[in-house]
Amino acid sequence: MAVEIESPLTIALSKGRIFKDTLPLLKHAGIEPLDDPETSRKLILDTTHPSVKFVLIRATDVPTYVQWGAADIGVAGKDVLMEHGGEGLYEPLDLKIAKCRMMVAGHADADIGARRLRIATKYVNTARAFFAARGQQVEVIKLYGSMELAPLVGLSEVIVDLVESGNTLKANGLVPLEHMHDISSRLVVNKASWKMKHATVHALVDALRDAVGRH
Ligand code: PRT
Ligand code: MG
Repeated sequence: MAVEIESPLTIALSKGRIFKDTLPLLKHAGIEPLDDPETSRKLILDTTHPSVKFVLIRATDVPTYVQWGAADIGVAGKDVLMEHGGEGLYEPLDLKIAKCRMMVAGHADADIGARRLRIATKYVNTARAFFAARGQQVEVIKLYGSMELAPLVGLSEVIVDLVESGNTLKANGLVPLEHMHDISSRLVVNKASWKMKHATVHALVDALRDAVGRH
Protein backbone atom coordinates (compact mmCIF):
# COMPACT_ATOMS: atom_id res chain seq x y z
CA MET A 1 0.00 0.00 0.00
CA ALA A 2 2.54 2.62 -1.18
CA VAL A 3 1.30 6.11 -0.41
CA GLU A 4 0.99 8.80 -3.04
CA ILE A 5 3.16 11.69 -1.89
CA GLU A 6 2.20 15.01 -3.50
CA SER A 7 3.96 17.31 -1.01
CA PRO A 8 7.40 16.98 0.61
CA LEU A 9 7.15 15.50 4.11
CA THR A 10 9.49 15.59 7.10
CA ILE A 11 8.88 12.91 9.73
CA ALA A 12 10.36 13.29 13.24
CA LEU A 13 11.40 10.08 15.00
CA SER A 14 13.54 9.24 18.02
CA LYS A 15 16.22 6.55 17.92
CA GLY A 16 15.72 3.38 19.90
CA ARG A 17 12.42 1.63 20.50
CA ILE A 18 10.23 4.17 18.68
CA PHE A 19 12.33 4.06 15.52
CA LYS A 20 12.54 0.27 15.62
CA ASP A 21 8.80 -0.19 16.07
CA THR A 22 7.72 2.55 13.62
CA LEU A 23 9.91 1.23 10.80
CA PRO A 24 7.70 -1.76 9.84
CA LEU A 25 4.64 0.51 9.84
CA LEU A 26 6.29 3.06 7.53
CA LYS A 27 7.58 0.22 5.34
CA HIS A 28 3.98 -0.86 4.87
CA ALA A 29 3.32 2.66 3.56
CA GLY A 30 6.23 2.28 1.11
CA ILE A 31 8.70 4.45 3.06
CA GLU A 32 12.08 3.07 4.18
CA PRO A 33 15.23 4.89 5.34
CA LEU A 34 18.32 4.70 3.11
CA ASP A 35 20.66 4.67 6.16
CA ASP A 36 20.60 2.71 9.40
CA PRO A 37 20.35 5.30 12.22
CA GLU A 38 22.06 2.96 14.71
CA THR A 39 25.27 3.03 12.64
CA SER A 40 24.98 6.33 10.77
CA ARG A 41 25.64 9.63 12.55
CA LYS A 42 23.33 11.52 10.22
CA LEU A 43 20.44 13.41 11.81
CA ILE A 44 18.50 13.69 8.57
CA LEU A 45 17.88 10.48 6.66
CA ASP A 46 16.77 10.18 3.05
CA THR A 47 14.19 7.53 2.34
CA THR A 48 13.10 5.35 -0.56
CA HIS A 49 10.66 8.14 -1.27
CA PRO A 50 12.51 11.15 -2.77
CA SER A 51 10.29 13.74 -1.07
CA VAL A 52 10.15 12.12 2.38
CA LYS A 53 12.87 12.70 5.00
CA PHE A 54 13.29 11.44 8.55
CA VAL A 55 14.77 13.70 11.22
CA LEU A 56 16.20 11.90 14.26
CA ILE A 57 15.74 13.72 17.56
CA ARG A 58 15.40 13.09 21.29
CA ALA A 59 12.04 11.52 22.16
CA THR A 60 11.06 14.50 24.33
CA ASP A 61 11.83 16.97 21.49
CA VAL A 62 9.51 15.36 18.92
CA PRO A 63 6.34 17.33 19.88
CA THR A 64 8.31 20.59 19.81
CA TYR A 65 9.66 20.03 16.27
CA VAL A 66 6.18 19.12 15.02
CA GLN A 67 4.45 21.96 16.91
CA TRP A 68 6.73 24.54 15.22
CA GLY A 69 6.44 22.92 11.79
CA ALA A 70 10.11 21.87 11.58
CA ALA A 71 8.63 18.42 10.99
CA ASP A 72 5.19 17.81 9.47
CA ILE A 73 4.64 14.55 11.29
CA GLY A 74 6.18 12.75 14.26
CA VAL A 75 5.92 9.73 16.49
CA ALA A 76 5.91 10.32 20.24
CA GLY A 77 4.98 8.43 23.40
CA LYS A 78 1.72 9.45 25.08
CA ASP A 79 3.84 10.20 28.18
CA VAL A 80 5.83 12.79 26.23
CA LEU A 81 2.66 14.23 24.66
CA MET A 82 0.83 14.59 27.99
CA GLU A 83 3.84 16.35 29.47
CA HIS A 84 4.21 18.64 26.42
CA GLY A 85 0.50 19.55 26.45
CA GLY A 86 -0.19 18.91 22.75
CA GLU A 87 -0.35 22.55 21.64
CA GLY A 88 -0.21 22.97 17.83
CA LEU A 89 -0.59 19.23 17.24
CA TYR A 90 -3.19 16.82 16.02
CA GLU A 91 -2.98 13.26 17.29
CA PRO A 92 -4.86 11.23 14.67
CA LEU A 93 -3.57 7.72 15.32
CA ASP A 94 -2.54 5.38 18.13
CA LEU A 95 0.31 3.30 16.64
CA LYS A 96 0.02 0.81 19.55
CA ILE A 97 3.82 0.47 19.80
CA ALA A 98 6.31 1.03 22.66
CA LYS A 99 3.59 0.22 25.18
CA CYS A 100 4.08 0.63 28.91
CA ARG A 101 2.28 2.12 31.93
CA MET A 102 2.85 5.35 33.81
CA MET A 103 2.80 4.51 37.50
CA VAL A 104 3.36 5.88 40.93
CA ALA A 105 6.04 3.69 42.54
CA GLY A 106 8.01 3.57 45.76
CA HIS A 107 8.77 1.43 48.78
CA ALA A 108 5.98 -1.07 49.52
CA ASP A 109 5.12 0.77 52.77
CA ALA A 110 5.02 4.29 51.25
CA ASP A 111 1.90 6.28 52.20
CA ILE A 112 0.72 7.46 48.81
CA GLY A 113 -2.16 9.43 50.37
CA ALA A 114 0.17 11.47 52.62
CA ARG A 115 -0.31 15.25 52.92
CA ARG A 116 2.29 17.05 50.76
CA LEU A 117 3.51 13.75 49.35
CA ARG A 118 6.93 14.29 47.76
CA ILE A 119 7.20 12.97 44.18
CA ALA A 120 10.33 12.82 42.02
CA THR A 121 9.74 12.56 38.28
CA LYS A 122 10.55 13.84 34.83
CA TYR A 123 6.78 14.08 34.25
CA VAL A 124 6.11 17.08 36.49
CA ASN A 125 3.04 18.44 34.66
CA THR A 126 1.42 15.04 34.33
CA ALA A 127 2.09 14.18 37.98
CA ARG A 128 0.72 17.53 39.23
CA ALA A 129 -2.43 17.14 37.10
CA PHE A 130 -3.01 13.58 38.31
CA PHE A 131 -2.86 14.44 42.01
CA ALA A 132 -4.66 17.80 41.59
CA ALA A 133 -7.58 15.94 39.96
CA ARG A 134 -8.20 14.16 43.24
CA GLY A 135 -7.51 17.18 45.39
CA GLN A 136 -4.26 15.93 46.91
CA GLN A 137 -1.53 18.47 47.58
CA VAL A 138 1.87 17.21 46.46
CA GLU A 139 5.42 18.49 46.07
CA VAL A 140 6.92 17.60 42.71
CA ILE A 141 10.69 17.46 42.19
CA LYS A 142 11.92 17.53 38.58
CA LEU A 143 14.51 14.91 37.60
CA TYR A 144 15.99 14.11 34.19
CA GLY A 145 16.77 10.42 34.73
CA SER A 146 17.15 7.44 37.09
CA MET A 147 14.02 8.27 39.06
CA GLU A 148 14.31 4.96 40.97
CA LEU A 149 17.17 6.39 42.95
CA ALA A 150 15.09 9.14 44.59
CA PRO A 151 13.19 7.03 47.20
CA LEU A 152 16.37 5.06 47.98
CA VAL A 153 18.26 8.15 49.12
CA GLY A 154 15.29 9.97 50.64
CA LEU A 155 14.91 12.63 47.95
CA SER A 156 11.23 11.75 47.63
CA GLU A 157 8.69 9.31 49.05
CA VAL A 158 7.54 8.13 45.62
CA ILE A 159 8.31 8.48 41.92
CA VAL A 160 6.20 8.76 38.80
CA ASP A 161 7.81 6.71 36.02
CA LEU A 162 7.15 4.35 33.15
CA VAL A 163 6.98 0.64 33.88
CA GLU A 164 7.20 -2.11 31.30
CA SER A 165 8.34 -5.42 32.81
CA GLY A 166 8.74 -4.03 36.34
CA ASN A 167 12.35 -5.27 36.46
CA THR A 168 13.88 -1.83 37.01
CA LEU A 169 11.66 -1.17 40.05
CA LYS A 170 12.26 -4.66 41.41
CA ALA A 171 16.04 -4.43 41.04
CA ASN A 172 15.91 -1.33 43.24
CA GLY A 173 13.57 -2.74 45.91
CA LEU A 174 10.58 -0.66 44.75
CA VAL A 175 7.05 -1.64 43.79
CA PRO A 176 4.30 -0.15 41.65
CA LEU A 177 1.81 1.60 43.95
CA GLU A 178 -0.77 3.05 41.57
CA HIS A 179 -1.53 2.87 37.87
CA MET A 180 -1.89 6.33 36.28
CA HIS A 181 -2.06 5.98 32.48
CA ASP A 182 -1.64 3.34 29.78
CA ILE A 183 1.04 4.56 27.37
CA SER A 184 1.64 3.88 23.68
CA SER A 185 3.16 5.91 20.86
CA ARG A 186 1.01 8.23 18.78
CA LEU A 187 1.28 9.78 15.35
CA VAL A 188 1.25 13.57 15.68
CA VAL A 189 0.73 16.05 12.86
CA ASN A 190 1.48 19.77 12.69
CA LYS A 191 -1.84 21.67 12.46
CA ALA A 192 -0.77 23.73 9.42
CA SER A 193 0.60 20.67 7.59
CA TRP A 194 -2.68 18.88 8.28
CA LYS A 195 -4.45 21.57 6.20
CA MET A 196 -1.78 22.55 3.64
CA LYS A 197 -0.63 19.00 2.83
CA HIS A 198 -4.04 17.47 3.30
CA ALA A 199 -3.95 14.77 0.58
CA THR A 200 -0.47 13.50 1.43
CA VAL A 201 -0.94 13.55 5.19
CA HIS A 202 -4.30 11.81 5.00
CA ALA A 203 -2.97 9.15 2.63
CA LEU A 204 -0.12 8.46 5.05
CA VAL A 205 -2.42 8.34 8.10
CA ASP A 206 -4.68 5.87 6.25
CA ALA A 207 -1.74 3.66 5.25
CA LEU A 208 -0.39 3.67 8.82
CA ARG A 209 -3.83 2.90 10.25
CA ASP A 210 -3.99 -0.07 7.91
CA ALA A 211 -0.49 -1.16 9.00
CA VAL A 212 -1.42 -0.93 12.71
CA GLY A 213 -4.42 -3.16 12.04
CA ARG A 214 -2.18 -5.83 10.50
CA HIS A 215 0.60 -5.81 13.10
O1 PRT B 1 16.50 7.49 26.44
P1 PRT B 1 16.43 8.98 26.19
O2 PRT B 1 16.80 9.78 27.40
O3 PRT B 1 17.07 9.42 24.92
O4 PRT B 1 14.91 9.37 25.95
P2 PRT B 1 13.64 8.53 26.32
O5 PRT B 1 13.88 7.65 27.50
O6 PRT B 1 12.49 9.48 26.39
O7 PRT B 1 13.51 7.67 25.00
P3 PRT B 1 13.24 6.14 24.86
O8 PRT B 1 13.55 5.80 23.43
O9 PRT B 1 13.92 5.38 25.95
O10 PRT B 1 11.68 6.05 25.09
C1 PRT B 1 10.80 6.51 24.11
C2 PRT B 1 9.37 6.15 24.51
O11 PRT B 1 9.24 4.74 24.66
C3 PRT B 1 8.90 6.71 25.84
O12 PRT B 1 8.52 8.06 25.72
C4 PRT B 1 7.72 5.79 26.14
O13 PRT B 1 6.55 6.27 25.52
C5 PRT B 1 8.12 4.46 25.49
N1 PRT B 1 8.49 3.40 26.45
C6 PRT B 1 7.95 2.16 26.48
C7 PRT B 1 9.40 3.44 27.43
C8 PRT B 1 9.38 2.20 28.08
N2 PRT B 1 8.47 1.42 27.45
C9 PRT B 1 10.26 1.95 29.22
N3 PRT B 1 10.22 0.88 29.79
N4 PRT B 1 10.25 4.41 27.83
C10 PRT B 1 11.08 4.18 28.88
N5 PRT B 1 11.10 3.00 29.59
C11 PRT B 1 12.06 2.93 30.74
C12 PRT B 1 11.43 3.48 32.05
O14 PRT B 1 11.56 4.88 32.12
C13 PRT B 1 12.25 2.77 33.12
O15 PRT B 1 13.49 3.38 33.34
O16 PRT B 1 12.43 1.59 31.05
C14 PRT B 1 12.50 1.42 32.47
C15 PRT B 1 11.43 0.48 32.95
O17 PRT B 1 11.40 -0.69 32.21
P4 PRT B 1 11.09 -2.07 32.96
O18 PRT B 1 10.89 -3.06 31.83
O19 PRT B 1 12.27 -2.40 33.80
O20 PRT B 1 9.82 -1.90 33.77
MG1 MG C 1 15.28 6.02 27.65
